Amino acid sequence: MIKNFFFLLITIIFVLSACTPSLEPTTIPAITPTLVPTITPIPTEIPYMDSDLDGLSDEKENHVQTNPFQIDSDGDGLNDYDEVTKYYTNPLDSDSDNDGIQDSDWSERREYTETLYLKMRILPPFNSDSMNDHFQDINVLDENENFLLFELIFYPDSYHIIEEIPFDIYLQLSEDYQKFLVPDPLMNFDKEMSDIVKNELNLESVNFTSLDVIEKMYQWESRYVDWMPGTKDSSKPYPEPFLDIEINEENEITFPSTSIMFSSKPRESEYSQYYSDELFDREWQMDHIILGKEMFLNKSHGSCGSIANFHSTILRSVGIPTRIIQTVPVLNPSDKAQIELLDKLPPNVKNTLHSQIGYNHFLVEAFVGGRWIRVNNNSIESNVEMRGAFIKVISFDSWKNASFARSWGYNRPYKLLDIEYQDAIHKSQKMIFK
Ligand SMILES: [Ca+2]
Ligand SMILES: [Ca+2]
Ligand SMILES: [Ca+2]
Ligand SMILES: [Ca+2]
Repeated sequence: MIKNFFFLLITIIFVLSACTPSLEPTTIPAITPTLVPTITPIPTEIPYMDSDLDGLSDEKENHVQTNPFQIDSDGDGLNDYDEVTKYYTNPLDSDSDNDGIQDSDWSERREYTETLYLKMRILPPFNSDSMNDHFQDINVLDENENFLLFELIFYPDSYHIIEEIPFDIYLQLSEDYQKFLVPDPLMNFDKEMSDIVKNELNLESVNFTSLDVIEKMYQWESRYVDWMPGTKDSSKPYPEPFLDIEINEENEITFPSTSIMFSSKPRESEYSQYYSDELFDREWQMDHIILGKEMFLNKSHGSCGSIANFHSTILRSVGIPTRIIQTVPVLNPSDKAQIELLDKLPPNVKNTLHSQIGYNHFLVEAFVGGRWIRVNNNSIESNVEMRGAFIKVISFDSWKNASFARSWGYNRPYKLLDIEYQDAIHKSQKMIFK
């Protein structure tokens, strides 16, 4: 909790800000993350064997006749798991269609499932390493601190096999996961919260898998938690505050984009309805839609960035590694030139994309069964939703490592330059587990 003194101070600052256009960044005093001393893995008795840790159990590998001790049975550069669940190529044949080109070739990978090719330019924050994931592959054309230009193949039919395995089995392999388990200034859980979460979610004394914990979190949330707009006055919803936040070296939480917004005339008119006293009630926002622990205790959260932080804070507090991701739609719908690019697509694809091009989306990935699984607003989904093409542009362990305020702040810092749809050329092999 922030001390009363700071409440008073901030209130005065905000009252002053509301009287005159705020051209200075607002700053919330530092909240120092404290390491939770011991994270007790939630034990499970469920037997499971995945000898090569590739995500396919020995039992499944025996079923499809891949080598349970080798992640890439046919040596073509694509692991067995991806061939089975993402590319639908043959995991036992390095050249599934016998044309002399290996399955792992950039274009060859697209031939057994429908795909979307995109060429895009995005502004920071981005992390090109995180953009090769289970739903997309990228080819970087140009990258510097100001922008990323890339080609991307999106795989809408990719899915995850989520195994109910002890969640700490993979954590024992690497200390790299520690950073996905600790608090940060916004995911501010502590030992007290950890104990309350275990109690509220009834996690004591029984063996649960990570999936069980996530399911229990959803159930608890649906019963007790209120969705809040960004202000106390629900008639004045405020846009996603997580696009405003920066965290400095001293762990102070700042909102620099208020000054950026006010300096931009078009933006000012577009969002002027939100410029009210409530806009600056950061104290209320911190307690109800921004800080993870306070949201948990007050049983409230806001829109997607808030929900992502809420879920991430809860899951980390009981020892499940999480990271936050930001996805963007395939195009900026306010740019006519980008909209017109969709005319190149088959009508059904165009309509699907049209239904979700209006928004970007924050969500959480939890490390479950050796995989980063997307934990969306209210369900575990292999993809984001609606089979839509939500493009992951960054994943991060701490909000300190992803500042959206400078280039986002109510802009749409992504631009579609080209798009092309391709249906599967060969008969799909996706019958294996689906
Ligand atoms: Ca395996
Ligand atoms: Ca392979
Ligand atoms: Ca193959
Ligand atoms: Ca081939």
